[in-house]
Amino acid sequence: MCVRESKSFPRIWIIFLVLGLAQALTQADTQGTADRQELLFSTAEETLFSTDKAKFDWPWFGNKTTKGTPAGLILKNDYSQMDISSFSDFERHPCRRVCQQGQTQSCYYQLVVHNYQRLGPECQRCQFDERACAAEHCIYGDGVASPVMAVNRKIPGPAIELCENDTVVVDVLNYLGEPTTMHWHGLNMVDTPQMDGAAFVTQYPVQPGEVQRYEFKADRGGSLWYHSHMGWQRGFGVAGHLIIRKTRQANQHAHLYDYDLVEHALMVQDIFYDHELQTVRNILINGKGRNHLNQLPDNDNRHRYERLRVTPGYRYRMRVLLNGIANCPVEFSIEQHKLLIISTDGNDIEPVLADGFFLTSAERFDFVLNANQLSKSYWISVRGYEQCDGRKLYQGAVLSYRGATRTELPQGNILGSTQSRTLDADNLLKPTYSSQQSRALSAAPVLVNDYRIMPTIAAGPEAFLRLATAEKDNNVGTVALRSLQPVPWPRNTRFRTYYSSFSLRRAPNGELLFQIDEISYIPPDISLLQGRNLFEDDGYFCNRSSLVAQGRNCQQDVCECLNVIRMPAYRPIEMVVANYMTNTHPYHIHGNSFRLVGQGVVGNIDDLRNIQYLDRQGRLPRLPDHYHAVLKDSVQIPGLGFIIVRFISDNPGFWLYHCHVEAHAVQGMMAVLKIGEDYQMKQVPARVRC
Ligand SMILES: [Cu+2]
Repeated sequence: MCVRESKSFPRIWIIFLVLGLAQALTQADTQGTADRQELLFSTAEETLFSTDKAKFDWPWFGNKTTKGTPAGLILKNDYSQMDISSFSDFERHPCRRVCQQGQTQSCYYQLVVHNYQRLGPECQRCQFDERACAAEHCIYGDGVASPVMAVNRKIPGPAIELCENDTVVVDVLNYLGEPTTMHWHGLNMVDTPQMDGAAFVTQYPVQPGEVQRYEFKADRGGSLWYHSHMGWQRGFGVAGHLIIRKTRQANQHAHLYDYDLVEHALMVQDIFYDHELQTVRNILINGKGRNHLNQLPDNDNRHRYERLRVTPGYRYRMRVLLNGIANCPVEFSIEQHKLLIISTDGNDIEPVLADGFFLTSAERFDFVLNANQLSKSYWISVRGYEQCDGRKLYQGAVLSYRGATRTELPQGNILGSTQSRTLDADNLLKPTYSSQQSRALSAAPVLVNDYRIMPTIAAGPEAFLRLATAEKDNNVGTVALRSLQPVPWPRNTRFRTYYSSFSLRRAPNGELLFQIDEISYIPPDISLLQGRNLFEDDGYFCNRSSLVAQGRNCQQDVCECLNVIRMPAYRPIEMVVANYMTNTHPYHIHGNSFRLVGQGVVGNIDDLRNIQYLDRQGRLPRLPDHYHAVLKDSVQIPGLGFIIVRFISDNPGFWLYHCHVEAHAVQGMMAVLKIGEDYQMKQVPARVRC
């Protein structure tokens, strides 16, 4: 498929060619490949393997997701000279509109992915004048200079705003010195599986100096996002909001708010300095935030915070997503405000009035904020846990009421009131609840999706279901959220159950192996969807069953291969996924949203046979069918715990299944679901690139 002409395309294409050619001529690749390095991320892992601190070379072509790609060009870094007239933040894009029935559009975008600088030369005025930051394309970050990767000179990349059923055409121009792809997280790509953006699964990577056109239908509403699916790129900034709105008639929550503004969409992200990928240094909100290295108080006006403006008396829909790279779940709240939570992962839920919510990587929550407090500024606070807890990382943004001074910062500390309540919650130990702890819980504020407090099977199935459902006034676990839509299968449907595991182990050579089903993923050389007729599955794939059949014992051997789990198409599928580690992992599958019907803590697990045994004994309870189990695309698997998800496999294809902590995914915590047979999959162009 080749690039279709569009009005604005030829000009940028010429610039692009000239730039690429000049760079190719003048700068040869100077970066070698790095051997696979070890990553030491969660506190648990640090305890286990505290002696090996590795520093990454960059670009890091030794990692698994870029296997088979050529060494990168080093592209020009001086983007202050770049012609940005074709770049856009899409503020005046014709597809940004009030959605009306029967008025779908075709929407064209250009996303230029390029190297950039945090606190680069564009930031001179921003350091003295908050209002200059956006206008000058300054990526201020936390005021610490560092190389980053941006989209159209922005981090987060420009938000794409559409209406449901619009046709989307996006040209991704790769100005990086390494291959890239773009994933449209939350869209299942039913008609266009080749547009999913999974390297060597649904497409070949877009090489430096290439452009790829992504074309698909925005066939669902919600808070979605786009992000690079290569290596660490989204950690360096290649990510943005993809907001698909519904018509008022189709939006069941329309009556709950007055405004739904893109400036109220927040991307929370953990960041590194330079290329030291083993240490999380800060959390930013929309690319900004306080610097933890200096000793300035939170409300010193030399910090740069994201500022959300509201007018008293109105209700605002706000959207938050966590573009998490490390194992750094966050707690989100707003000083002196309740949050009416109405959607998760772009799927509407029965509203829950809460004091705050937790996010693990890739999760999203939408909430309504009622601007009913005094006209001043309030802290929006984010507190990091797990790997972000060691450095006590937190961040703020400012909720600024009309009437407050334009640059006023709130009084007090960012964490302020949240500190006392999170300390309370810290005392709630997994995996069992004493009656005393239950009382503490009942006095606690309402927190949604708190990964630390999970139903535990030690308390029995009845207690599990009680915690999952009835006792949701204080601690609303993910599994307790209720979709607005009933589950799409009849009562008493028989599901085909797949057991799977997330684990970490050390190979005899000292290498750390992040694994799914005790297999570290090795990506293929042939893109699976495009090249499916070129190989015999049995010779090319591995999986838990095939390795057992070969007499391999992956608890002893090192199993590294192309892990493809086969599932029949058009069947009710259930996955029970166990986490052998003490830290959480965000589970994500492409091509399918799922209902979360079970989630809890088991205690020590290191063998799927134990999970299967517990399940046979009825100790892994599922929500009943009459419960409208929440629909999600990313969900946390608790430490030493499990999730149970269900979906109808009505989207045949090759779909990635992986942990959404980038550090884990690039180290092998990935697999592929092959849903259906080759003949059931959509015909796609043999090679989708120009
Ligand atoms: Cu993980």
